Amino acid sequence: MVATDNFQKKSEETRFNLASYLKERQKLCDTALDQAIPVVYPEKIYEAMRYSLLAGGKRVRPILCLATSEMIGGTIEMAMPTACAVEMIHTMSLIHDDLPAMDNDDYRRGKLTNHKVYGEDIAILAGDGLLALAFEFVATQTPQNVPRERALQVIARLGKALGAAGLVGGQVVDLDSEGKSDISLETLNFIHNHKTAALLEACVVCGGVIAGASAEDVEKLTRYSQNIGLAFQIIDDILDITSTQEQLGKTAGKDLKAEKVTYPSLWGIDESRAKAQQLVESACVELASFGEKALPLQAIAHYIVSRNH
Ligand code: GRG
Repeated sequence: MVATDNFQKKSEETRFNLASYLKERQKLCDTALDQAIPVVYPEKIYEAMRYSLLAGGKRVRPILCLATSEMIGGTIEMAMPTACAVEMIHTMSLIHDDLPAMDNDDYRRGKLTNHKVYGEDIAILAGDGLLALAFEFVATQTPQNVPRERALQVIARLGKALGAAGLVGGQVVDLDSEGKSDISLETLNFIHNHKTAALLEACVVCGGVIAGASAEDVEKLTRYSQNIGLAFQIIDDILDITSTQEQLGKTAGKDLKAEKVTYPSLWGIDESRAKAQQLVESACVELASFGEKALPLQAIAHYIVSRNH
């Protein structure tokens, strides 16, 4: 934790207050997401989409997207449609992940899961509706002063991060691994690089692309986000063991109960935490050339390992 403490000191010196930064950005994202989906006929589907989207997640993904746009010299306004899109995609993946055919969970974000409230049929369609809207949103809502080529690149990158080469592929290998105790570290890394890190990478890189990041910047952003992506999952695995259902807003202790191979089951909790910390340090080094402009992204990386939910 020494490196995190040092970072805290640096933030205090530069008067960067992560807690108020996150609170302000969460509010901006919540407002934009609320406005993105008006309820019209057939009301049921819009209500189901809004139910999960506005259920109060941490908004880490859209905040990463906005922070990257600003670090590269863009604005919040330019990146907000992409930020909303990544949260729509993330939420749809949670709705589908919670379905009885997948993880079969009753609680998410402190509330009953979508299918528990609306039924499986509507929950599947709510996920589909969010997924489709995400792409439409980037294409139609990205401000006209952003070159169309950038929006097109975002759409292509998001599609790749979600499909069989990303989230979907990771989920398939995760489902295949269920009930197996001999999962290798290589397979575990494959699952989480695809299921979790690919979308986090897309959030960061797409925020940069919208702001006109150079090829060299995109490489740095890619390495930063791959590192925080894996760190995010390691901490997620640890929290499943150490946190309560109230803290997590979802069922705790599921991995242990299912005897699932996780980072803490392979390395133990302390070593897992140390590896996550190392990944965050490596991530922050990638942004050194951006100087103080990188503070928000570096602070978010540290938050990822110090969070308790
Ligand atoms: C994307 C087309 C498409 C299909 C989805 C179901 C599925 C395929 C993939 C599963 C992806 C998944 C649920 C990964 C887990 C990622 C993760 C660590 C989620 C927790 O994120 P937090 O802690 O949650 O940011 P909040 O609620 O705060 O947003």
